[in-house]
Amino acid sequence: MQYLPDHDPVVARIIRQEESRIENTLDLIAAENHAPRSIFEAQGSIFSTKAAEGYPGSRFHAGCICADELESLAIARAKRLFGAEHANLQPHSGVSANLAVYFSVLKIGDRILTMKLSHGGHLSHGDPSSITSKCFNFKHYGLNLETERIDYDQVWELAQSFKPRMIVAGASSYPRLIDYEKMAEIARNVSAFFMVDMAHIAGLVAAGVISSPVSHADFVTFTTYKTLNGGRGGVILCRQKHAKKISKTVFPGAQGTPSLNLLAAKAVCFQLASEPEFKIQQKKTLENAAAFAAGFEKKGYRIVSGGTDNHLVLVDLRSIDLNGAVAEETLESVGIIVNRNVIPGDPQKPGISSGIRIGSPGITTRGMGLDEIDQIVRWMDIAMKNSKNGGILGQIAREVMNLCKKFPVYNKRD
Ligand code: DSN
Repeated sequence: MQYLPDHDPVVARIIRQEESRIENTLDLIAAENHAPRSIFEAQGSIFSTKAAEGYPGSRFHAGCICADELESLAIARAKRLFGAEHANLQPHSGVSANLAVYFSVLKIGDRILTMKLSHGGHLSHGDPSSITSKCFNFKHYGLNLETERIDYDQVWELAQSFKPRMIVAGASSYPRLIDYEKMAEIARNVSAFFMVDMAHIAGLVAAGVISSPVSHADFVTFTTYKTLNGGRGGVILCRQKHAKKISKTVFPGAQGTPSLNLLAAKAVCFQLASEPEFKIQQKKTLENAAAFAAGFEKKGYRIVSGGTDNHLVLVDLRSIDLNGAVAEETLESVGIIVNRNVIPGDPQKPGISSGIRIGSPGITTRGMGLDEIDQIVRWMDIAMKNSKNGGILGQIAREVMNLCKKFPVYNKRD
């Protein structure tokens, strides 16, 4: 920081403290990652203040020569990376992207079939607390509670009886792969649009280490800051036949000027994600998540669905008689950052929950592997079983800090 400490020392201090928090804790939030500095340079660039309503070659503000070149470049990279016919990179977030898709081809009150939030879905898939549920008529499919995998028979039956105009696949806490072919077939059978929200797994898809929904879906939405390891923001991919409607719904329908600085970061993110190192990184992300699942299972915990095929693991804490909220707080006190999470059929309220969600992207980006995960699982297990023992927690906190120092995120010289 060159200017901020002078102009606003208070904000400068808070930012430094956040940098220190990131360096000195282990980030196991499945929806987070550690973007490279080049992403921050693009996000904090001179593009932050340019107004550019419209799209390349058709703007409502002058002075858009560089903006047009930037957005066209980012779109071309996104289409190439994901093999998409069309890409709109202007949504400010994943929720904005989802809203834009709903409003592009549906009318207020239309029926949408999505995954239940309590079984792993997302707020913007019609949860009663989300504005999406005020605009459209949602019904939800869920998991088979024995296998804890999507119950495709139920999806089929609900599609037949509910006759949705759109079916959505995608989740924020589902550790398994989704059968896009099957979901697309169900959607086709009832003449519904098929949308996939791949926010969590976009990096794994970009690297080709898990299957891609792009050829199966009418619309694919995602955010760029999770496994994809870029900056914050939303993206819509779609078939060419939907391009015009998507463009009009995003601008002028739902947004004004795009955040060109975020578009610059998206362009960088797509470039980095097309390089061979990224594929290696994403493979390790999968291996590390599997190691977390195996490690906790070995310690006697129940893993939701018995394991993971992606970057996240859901651990059921009922066997140690601890709820997710206490586990989250205890782990934060030793420098391990996770979030409490409902498990399928959870008897607890979401604010308390019976489980925790563990993600491998952050520590994988830091360079950690199987040995470190062994160690982290051991610390988490001991900490959660001794959540009231200050001495034990203090010792683990010191060991976590030492590990963090060995694997710096940004401060490579420290
Ligand atoms: N969707 C939220 C999550 O999965 O944690 C944040 O993006």
